[in-house]
Amino acid sequence: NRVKGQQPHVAVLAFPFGTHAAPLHNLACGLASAAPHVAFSFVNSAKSNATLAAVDSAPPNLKFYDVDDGAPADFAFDPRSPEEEIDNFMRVTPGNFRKGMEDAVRRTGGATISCVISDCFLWFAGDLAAELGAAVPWVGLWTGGSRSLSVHLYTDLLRETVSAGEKGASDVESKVDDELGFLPGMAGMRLCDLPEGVVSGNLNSVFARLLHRMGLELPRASALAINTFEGLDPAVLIDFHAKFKRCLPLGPLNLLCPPPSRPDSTGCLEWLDRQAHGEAVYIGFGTLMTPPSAELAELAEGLEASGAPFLWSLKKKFWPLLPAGFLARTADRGLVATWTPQARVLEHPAVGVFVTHCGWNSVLESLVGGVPMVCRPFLGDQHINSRSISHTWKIGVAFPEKTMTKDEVAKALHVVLRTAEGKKMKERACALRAVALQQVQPGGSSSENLRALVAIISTS
Ligand code: U2F
Repeated sequence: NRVKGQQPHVAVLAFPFGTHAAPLHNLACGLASAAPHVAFSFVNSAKSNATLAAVDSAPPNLKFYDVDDGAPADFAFDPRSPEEEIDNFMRVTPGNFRKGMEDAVRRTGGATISCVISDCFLWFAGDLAAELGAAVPWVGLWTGGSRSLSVHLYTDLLRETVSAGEKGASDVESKVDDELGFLPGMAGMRLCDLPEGVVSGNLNSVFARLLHRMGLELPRASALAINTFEGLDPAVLIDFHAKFKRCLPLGPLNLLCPPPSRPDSTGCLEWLDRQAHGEAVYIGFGTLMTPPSAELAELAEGLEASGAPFLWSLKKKFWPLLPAGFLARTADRGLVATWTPQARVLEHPAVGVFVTHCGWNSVLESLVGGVPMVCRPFLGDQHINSRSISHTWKIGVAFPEKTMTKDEVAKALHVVLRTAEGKKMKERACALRAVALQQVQPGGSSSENLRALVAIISTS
């Protein structure tokens, strides 16, 4: 496709919701620094581009392009139905990305696109690459863990197995504890750990269809990049190495391609400096989730009952849902902040446990900090991540009824912070941390895989 001597030009296509664009952006910055002779065009919605911390300090060969997000002029985001925003966006794909790439070619002096890197959710990116030329590779980045991707690669098999000899998806309820050991590396995972829309729930929702299609298209990709590391889920990665043309674990991306350090605007790190080592609880549920109000109150009461110091990332609009007098009563040992520099918080020696929704970025940040977790998953991949944490890696606990109650919160914190089992969880988390650190060192597998990706984009 590329005229001999012309500058290689990589289009990087983002899925602009949740914490999807951030790891792709980290990767793009890392690649652009490693390959200064290549032009990179980051194609994303304007809203998402605006939130990427390092846009201003990105390498000079990485440029940003805004695409139509499909929102009607009078659209108002409703947190109760976040999928509306995604539906609007998906309706205008892939045309908006095609247009964004044309814009990028024009503004890069006519350098044709020689490689497409996309979030795996954008399953049509393989077709976009093929339209640009038979030799244009498509590289997909899976921003979650390997088990959660496996689920989508094997959706048809899961559906067949679940419904074999049964009446259909309605039977899933009676089999929630059935294990998925017939899939590589999935022993110990249960049907109830699967995301909604795979074998239960609405199999025809926009999201369920998107993920199913992605699972079918992805093996066509020239390479799968994934934000995990060798040694974390070995059997799943062995399967991926067989299934994909190239499988390139690049995690933890936060370490391999570190974003600029986030400022401590709410004073969390200073507060942690004043706490004893390994005793503080950190609570955070990512960018999309907040527990329902009754559960927030239970969590607060559980924290109070535990007696442990705590740092809680909670948007200000939810503070009024906390129990009356909670903030005043706990002021001497608790800090509730509207935002924290979470990755740095989890590396702080004072933090002994993380109460988390198990979003993949949070899980990796906790691993990097060597911090055991208390899991309260809500949706999507979070259930399978939670099961990996509590059952496979044994570096945390999950609530028996999934939701949080005062007593279960206090009990879970006690187990992790004050028992021999909690000490073992900490040791296992630190062992995984050591593996992660080793993989991103020069010569480590994540580091070598980044070099391999640089070679793919430089020579295409
Ligand atoms: C979606 O994840 P979320 O955005 O809900 O959650 P995470 O993957 O855990 O990412 C949250 C990020 O926001 C940061 C935090 C993580 O990098 O460090 N952050 C922060 O710096 N300070 C704060 O006060 C609060 C958050 C989805 F919901 C998950 O199920 C997926 O696993 C995930 C990745 O695909 O995307």
